[in-house]
Amino acid sequence: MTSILILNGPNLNLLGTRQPEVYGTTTLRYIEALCQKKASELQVSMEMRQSNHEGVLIDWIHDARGVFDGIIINAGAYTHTSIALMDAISSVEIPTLELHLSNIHEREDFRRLSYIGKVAFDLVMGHGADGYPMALERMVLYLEKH
Ligand code: CA2
Repeated sequence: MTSILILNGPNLNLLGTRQPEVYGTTTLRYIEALCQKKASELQVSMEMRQSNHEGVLIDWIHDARGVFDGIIINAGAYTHTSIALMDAISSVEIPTLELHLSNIHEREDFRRLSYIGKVAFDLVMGHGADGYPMALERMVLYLEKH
């Protein structure tokens, strides 16, 4: 069975508790439930994880080799800073999709640069929590074609 890893970076554990005007009122736990539902409709398996630590995210990407067919990543603010995460993604050669709740092209200038975008095959952003199941659909379509 096709298996997809969904990674969430720093501060995304706070979803639904602070800044609802920017990031919505949905918790990460609820988003995980939405994704489990979508994954079972798509007949794939998925696992969602969150870490506030760059090295932990990098270890999970390394360990995904031979275990997961695709990675969906909302790297949070590491999106804009982490060449290390970008290198980890390109080293494992697992198709990776970049995901954001907000539209990073319509916010502060410093959010326009994405290192993840340099190695991801696709980008879903600006759809809030709904972007997560959307990203799963896009990933499954991509994996069916490649
Ligand atoms: O829009 C996204 O998904 C982001 O990846 C979210 C990051 C931000 O740094 C990126 O530029 C875009 C920030 C995540 C912070 O999440 C919070 C959630 C609730 C309360 C406070 C922060």
